[in-house]
Amino acid sequence: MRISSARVIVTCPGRNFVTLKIETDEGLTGVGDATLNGRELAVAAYLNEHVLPALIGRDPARIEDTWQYLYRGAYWRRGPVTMSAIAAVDTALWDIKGKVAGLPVYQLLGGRSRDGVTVYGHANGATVPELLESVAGFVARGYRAVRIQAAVPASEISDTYGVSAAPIYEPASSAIPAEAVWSTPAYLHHIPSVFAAVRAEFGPALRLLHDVHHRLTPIEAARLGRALEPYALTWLEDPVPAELQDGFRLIRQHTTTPIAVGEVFNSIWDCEQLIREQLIDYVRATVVHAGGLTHLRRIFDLAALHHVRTGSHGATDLSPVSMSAALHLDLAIPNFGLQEYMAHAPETDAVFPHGYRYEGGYLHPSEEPGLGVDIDEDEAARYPYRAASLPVARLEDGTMHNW
Ligand code: EZ4
Ligand code: CO
Repeated sequence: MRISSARVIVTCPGRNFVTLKIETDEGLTGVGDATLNGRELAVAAYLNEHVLPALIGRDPARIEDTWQYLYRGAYWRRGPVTMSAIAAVDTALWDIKGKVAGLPVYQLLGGRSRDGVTVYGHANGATVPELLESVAGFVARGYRAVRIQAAVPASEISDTYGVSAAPIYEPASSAIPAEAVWSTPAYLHHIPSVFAAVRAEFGPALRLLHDVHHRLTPIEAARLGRALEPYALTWLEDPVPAELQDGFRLIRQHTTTPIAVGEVFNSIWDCEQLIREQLIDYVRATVVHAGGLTHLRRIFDLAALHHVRTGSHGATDLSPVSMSAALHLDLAIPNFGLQEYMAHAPETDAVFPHGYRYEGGYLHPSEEPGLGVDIDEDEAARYPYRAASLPVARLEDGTMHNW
């Protein structure tokens, strides 16, 4: 069997997605997600200009060899653009391999290690009562784990990360980034009282998470982790930017609040020290941004050796193709932790017909051969690309900060 064609489909059903579709001379097809939020066309061009011409005529069964060919062959290794492009090819080839075998991809990865994939949802509120109502909605729908984000009621903060009035949270909006104002002292003062209110209302069993979105320094994160210890978080996410992996050692010295990080990681080298030194508890790398199932499996296997569990990123800027692929891996690996899950907009679901389903706090991957997801190209064509950037954040004095 040979790869006979491959094309990149850019579509905006509520938000932008970049999808690779590979076809073989025997009529099988595979899909891979290549969406890099706010930088979509860079990955589309990388695939179109530099990857697809070399794919035609290759044997689709040679997944590892193709991965190595694209990674080593670029000479310029790693980086989110390169690794998202490699991920799209890798994911599509796993989809094809599943169809050739007549098996869902999780069977090719070793079969089930559990009955379902435990997911967490995003609760948020402009006020604590609104937040409690949002959490109650998730509990009523069977969720066992909920991420808690609440607006900070302080004049120093114009826009708190993760809080939105719209039914579907969508941070990428205007073509030129929107600007938010941020104050760490106001945030640190407010958040422990939010968790106190949630625990008081929902008791000890509900698993609670919180995303700092890279806005603290290690010592500030250590203080927050310590302040949140009475509320027994499942994880505190992205407490600090992770370029300096040593920074996490300082957090670790001061708090037993578990730490999750990795949604912006694209390679095992971004987390090698974090995992080897047991500086984190959950690694959040994803299929689409970390080189596909082939490379993500490698990261998760390294994590398993060091008591680190998985918590893959699953926000709405990862398409249903990514979510499908993630669920197959989540089901198969021994050290699965939690899977993030935000429901997509109805128009996104219509563009990406998929067989995974939510039931009582779990997601279940499709039992169809392959990944169990496709792209409806006629439907996709109805939604042309719209430039949309993620916001930026500044401190009160105008200094650029981390959004
Ligand atoms: O801001 O996916 O945990 N989830 C997150 C996300 C990220 C977006 C960035 O594209 O932090 O909401
Ligand atoms: Co996050």
